Amino acid sequence: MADDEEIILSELSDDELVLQMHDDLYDGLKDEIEEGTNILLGRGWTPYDVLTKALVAGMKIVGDDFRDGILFVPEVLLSANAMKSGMFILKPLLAETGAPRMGKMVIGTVKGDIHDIGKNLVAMMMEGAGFEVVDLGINNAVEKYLAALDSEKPDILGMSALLTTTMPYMKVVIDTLKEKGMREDYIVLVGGAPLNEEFGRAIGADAYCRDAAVAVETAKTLVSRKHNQLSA
Ligand code: B1M
Repeated sequence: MADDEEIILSELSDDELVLQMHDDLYDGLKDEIEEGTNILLGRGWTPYDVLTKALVAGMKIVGDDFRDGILFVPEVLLSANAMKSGMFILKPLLAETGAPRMGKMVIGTVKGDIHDIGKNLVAMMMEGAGFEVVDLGINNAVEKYLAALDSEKPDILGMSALLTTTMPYMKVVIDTLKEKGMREDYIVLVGGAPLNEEFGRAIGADAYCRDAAVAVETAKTLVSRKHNQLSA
């Protein structure tokens, strides 16, 4: 297709549209991402497939080029905003699964870290799986987590970190829970691109979650194990 030829998203096949959405996400085109999201939903795609195949896969390309110095912060911010506009459309649909109430989670990105796309995705998927989610947003100091645990009384504390410089803060939070004798009251799940299982174990989390789907499965398993222990 010639460069100056206008692309009509609705005229593209599913595969072409998904590739075009990857390009539009890369270029930070919010309106096009909203339109593409709505078109795929209108064609009967599940919200989960739109999320993973069109949005998350597109963000992966942005992430790789950011890492390689091809894209810079202002461009990535535009991509992130475009991604969020698609997620905004999907959020109520993912939460609408009618799944039975599974438990409650407080989640937030740790102090010093403003990355929230992955954390938002986890929150959306958890809601879709029947969990009540209290989202503390970004840049959370330990006091903020403690206050939320106290007021919300969740089953799970979830923490997200995307920077190698902020991931150690998760240990600060877990150590504080231990000092206060509260650690065993909560299932602590951690996630974020630079983490791994070994790190999760080393800081004393119950589990490291590679992605949002793993977070949901891990949460379900650990919450039902906890409830079984309590009722035994
Ligand atoms: Co940032 N950034 N960034 N950034 N950024 C990274 C993380 C980086 C890896 C890019 C790179 O390759 N260089 C790099 C970190 C390097 C490192 O520490 N080793 C980096 C850097 C360096 C920075 C700045 C320092 C850049 C600068 O200013 N020079 C700066 C830091 C700001 C700060 O936080 N203090 C910065 C800023 C930004 C933007 C603001 C531009 C923007 C964030 C916008 C926003 O979030 N609202 C941004 C973005 C978008 C990225 C990348 C490109 C994409 C992150 C993302 O949204 N991925 C990222 C590159 C990368 O990760 N490859 C990068 C998509 C998302 C769906 O995946 O977040 O991994 P992810 O979440 C997954 C899983 O990790 C997991 O499930 C999610 C869904 O499947 N998960 C959890 C995440 N949290 C979980 C919590 C759980 C469970 C699972 O709890 C139970």
